[in-house]
Amino acid sequence: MKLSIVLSTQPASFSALAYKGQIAENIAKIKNLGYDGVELAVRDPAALDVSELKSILAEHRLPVPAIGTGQAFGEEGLSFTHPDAHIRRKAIDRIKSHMELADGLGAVVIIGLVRGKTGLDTDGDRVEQWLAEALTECASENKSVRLAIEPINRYETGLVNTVASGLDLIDTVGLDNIGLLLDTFHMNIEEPSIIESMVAARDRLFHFHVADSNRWHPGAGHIDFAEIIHTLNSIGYQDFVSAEILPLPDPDTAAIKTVEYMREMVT
Ligand code: LER
Ligand code: MN
Repeated sequence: MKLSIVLSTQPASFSALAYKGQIAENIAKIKNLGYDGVELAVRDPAALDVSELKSILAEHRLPVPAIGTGQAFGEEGLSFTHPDAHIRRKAIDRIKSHMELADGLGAVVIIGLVRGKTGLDTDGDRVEQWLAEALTECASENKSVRLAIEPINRYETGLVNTVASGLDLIDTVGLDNIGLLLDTFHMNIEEPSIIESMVAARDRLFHFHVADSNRWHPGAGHIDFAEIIHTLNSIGYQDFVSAEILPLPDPDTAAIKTVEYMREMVT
């Protein structure tokens, strides 16, 4: 199993991040803790020194399986379904810039909260149309970059809470470079059966997040990770499993416990 952990390239208000900022130090630390890769949460690629980032990654031989984009919504309010067309346009352009960064790193681009939340527009059909159109435009821009829609629990958004609704959206868009990111924390809240939903997503599973039921590191709650790892193996998932966890009791302990627990599961 290839294990990664999320590093936010900038300070961010999103809480389920073990590491934020201090890119060089944190990448070195993540490598030393035994991770095989680092997932990057990036608000705006324009604010990054990409060549410096690439040289730090190369120095530590750490691949980037995925780029998170949720801070474009969380910090700036950009979303694919905002009632203001100008903001929708900025969100689409921002994701295209994430795709450019991802192309150079061989990473998947995560479509999380940048899809927006319901409630801003009363016309649900219009929201769904905006979402499908934005995804179509982004995915058509560069077919070699994969976009992973993440079903997210109902307390964060009303749009695409379940694997079934994510698969429906993928069908609507109908492009091969759109798939799913499954996150054990969200699945534990929304899926009737985590295992059956993973199996249903098997042909479209582009990325995978782990956190326990309380969003602490795996092993700190009641999710059955042995069963989850067994299912990932049985559906032939060979990409990264990435820790998106609260920095509790502190960032290093959370990261160390994740490695220990997840490695133990596969031995
Ligand atoms: C992002 O990967 C995620 O899981 C969401 O909870 C972000 O709000
Ligand atoms: Mn997630």
